[in-house]
Amino acid sequence: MPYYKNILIITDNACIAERFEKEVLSIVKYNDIEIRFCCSPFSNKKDFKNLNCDVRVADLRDKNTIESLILSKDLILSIHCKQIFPKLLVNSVKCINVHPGYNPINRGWYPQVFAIIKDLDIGATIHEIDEYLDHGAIIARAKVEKFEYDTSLSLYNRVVEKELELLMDNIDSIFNNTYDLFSPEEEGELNLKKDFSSMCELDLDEQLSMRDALKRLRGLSHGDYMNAYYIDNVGNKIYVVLKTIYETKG
Ligand code: 0FX
Repeated sequence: MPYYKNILIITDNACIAERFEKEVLSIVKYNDIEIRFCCSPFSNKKDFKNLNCDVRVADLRDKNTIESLILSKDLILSIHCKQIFPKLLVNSVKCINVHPGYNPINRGWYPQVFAIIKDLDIGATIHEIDEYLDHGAIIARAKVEKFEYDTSLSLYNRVVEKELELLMDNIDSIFNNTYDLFSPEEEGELNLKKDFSSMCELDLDEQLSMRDALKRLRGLSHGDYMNAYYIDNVGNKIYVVLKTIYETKG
């Protein structure tokens, strides 16, 4: 008999939600639990069409939604959910977050970007949610390797694999409430969306080493996303994407 019976998965990342459903939920053996999926109002429900279940929208700014979740759910698992969990919710229902960073070193927005630019360790964390961002007691965490050729995209892909691995290893203890907890060693490093945005504008007169310039560009290069840019002499933006190619010596 699992400890939790009414579980909500709240996510804004369709790719990870699909992999969670296929690779992680498929190893859960219980029949007597109800697992529902929700996304936030900022997501497009159609992005979740490949999930086997219906995905509803839950707006965590709405008081009625919060009251209804408190009454109907006993566990909420956040997997890349872009909404802030209100204090009332986290104090009333067990809420657990899967974070694409190694807490407390990479709390907040786009952890791998800051890990490359500021030369920080990186990994994935599953933690209980408290009222502060990516802050609660830790259930499981693991580091991933970071290489000098990594861009945001290659490092992010490695982190996502680690998140799914941690979920597979811990899903039983999470659903059964049998996991051990430990506190983060310190408050750590918290980066917000505005910190990311402010790094995207490149100042052509900034003096820095080539190593640091490359770190900045690698950290801001993520596939087709247009992140880093500078302004030309007529005021137009010129976007910069760095591509690295790794060749072994000899
Ligand atoms: O779902 P997610 O991978 O995760 C993000 C935050 O990184 C995470 O800290 C937070 N807990 C979660 C709720 O939201 O976000 P995404 O799919 O929007 O972006 C994935 C990566 O893509 C991101 O780490 C960096 C890159 N990216 C994304 C956007 C939208 C960019 O480089 N530029 C962008 O404009």
